[in-house]
Amino acid sequence: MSKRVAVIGAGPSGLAQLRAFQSAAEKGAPIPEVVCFEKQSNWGGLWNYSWRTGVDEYGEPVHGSMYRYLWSNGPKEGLEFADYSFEEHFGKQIASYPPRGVLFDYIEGRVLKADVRKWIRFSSVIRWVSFDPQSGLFTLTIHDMVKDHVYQEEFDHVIVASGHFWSPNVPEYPGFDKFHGRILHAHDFRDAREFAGQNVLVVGASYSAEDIGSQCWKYGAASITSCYRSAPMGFDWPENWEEKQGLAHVEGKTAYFRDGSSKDIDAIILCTGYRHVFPFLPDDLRLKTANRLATADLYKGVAYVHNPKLFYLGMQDQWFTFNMFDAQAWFVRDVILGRIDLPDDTQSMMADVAAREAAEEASDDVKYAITYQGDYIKELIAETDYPSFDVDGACEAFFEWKAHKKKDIMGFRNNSYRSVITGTMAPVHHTPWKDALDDSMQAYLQN
Ligand code: FAD
Ligand code: NA7
Repeated sequence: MSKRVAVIGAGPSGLAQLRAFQSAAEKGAPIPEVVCFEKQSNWGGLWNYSWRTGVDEYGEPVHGSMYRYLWSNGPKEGLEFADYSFEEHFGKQIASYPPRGVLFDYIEGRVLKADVRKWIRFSSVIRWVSFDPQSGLFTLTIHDMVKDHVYQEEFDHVIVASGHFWSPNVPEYPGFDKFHGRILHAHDFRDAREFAGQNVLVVGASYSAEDIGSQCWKYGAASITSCYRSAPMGFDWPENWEEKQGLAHVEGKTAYFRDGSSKDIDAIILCTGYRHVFPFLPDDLRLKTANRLATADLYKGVAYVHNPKLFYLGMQDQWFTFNMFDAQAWFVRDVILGRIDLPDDTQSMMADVAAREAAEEASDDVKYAITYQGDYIKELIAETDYPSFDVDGACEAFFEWKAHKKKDIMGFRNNSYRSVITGTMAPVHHTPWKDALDDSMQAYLQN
């Protein structure tokens, strides 16, 4: 097979794509030449922790948004690879909310076993992608940062797996320019100990606000104030955590809220989400979508309807992560291998997108949304040889997780769930999350 396929990014999505092709090759199928370009010097995407903020050693925007002491914010039973269980990797079942380093090790284990590192060119930033309708080929402009050398190569297909939680959405509120303290976005948050003893204001009401506020609380902040634009998180917060209406303005060290109340604060952390940004793509190839379950312009959530030789992985808002990226990667692989046909007209593909959007919008119930994404995974894996697994069981783990959070937001990570891959129950972790200050793999695996 003489085709060439470019994968942009070696995070969980890009690595899923490499594993998908490798698994076909392992079964004797001819596969195209696959080249993965990764701007960082190692794989793992967001799970590859960096202490850096701002720009990296080459002056490129830092990709990493993860921070020290981050533990999985959902149960691992909802993301387990169907072809590589936690038990296979660690030699035993482990507790349900692993810290970042433990999940990095798990992600890495599968691709080390698959021996696909040789397909990746590290420290290689994709600068531009163009498409020539005459030849039907994409030209990629690549910057090798180590050699400081820019070159071009042609490919039949491009798979964009560059992530969408790295370019921060940074609003400004009146008075920010004169605030007597530090203002940062969640993307630049690294170590909660920095805020010990401080009164911290967290802006936003989603996962980052909840988890960064919780980290600061755990590592000794004097108080947390969180404020929402649309709706409160509504958990039963500890007594030094107050949830308020939206921020109106700040004056000196005082934050004023929409309800007229105020609070003296030392630092402001903007947990205001991220933007889908693809600086290497021209208008006609660039995905423009909100952070939602049914992305715009992607047939089956992966094939770009305006040029279906181009694919995107992991661009949805995420309940499911690693196993959803797998389902997508196996599907994309089979389209490229000619095992799955795409509709031959844009209209049919757009109809698929519209149907997904309408189905997502049919309800704003959380269980509905989780089930919706679970059904999407089922739909994709039914079309490939990705090992089928109990997706409904994984949804159940998410439902339980939601209930556990409602019951005890600082204690939900002390619960455990059953693996839908091996059927084994996870052990209860040896130390309650709020008391476990050491997040090393060695400490976590001591069960
Ligand atoms: P990423 O992990 O972002 O990887 C993209 C890769 O593309 C990176 O390695 C990047 O360097 C590379 N890249 C980008 N641009 C270029 C370029 N121009 N050229 C070359 N390479 C490029 N999910 C969970 O399941 N559980 C969690 O607990 C969890 N916690 C999270 C916490 C935070 C703070 C954030 C931001 C996300 C979290 N997520 C979590 C969701 C996360 O999005 C996924 O787990 C996963 O990392 C997405 O994988 P990805 O490969 O799509 O993107
Ligand atoms: P999300 O889930 O996209 O949430 C962004 C939050 O920021 C959400 O509550 C927004 O409120 C809020 N927001 C956005 N803009 C503003 C402004 N201008 N003012 C106030 N509040 C604002 O991003 P997260 O970072 O929490 O999570 C992303 C991923 O990281 C996720 O997958 C996790 O696993 C970790 P809204 O509800 O829109 O009014």
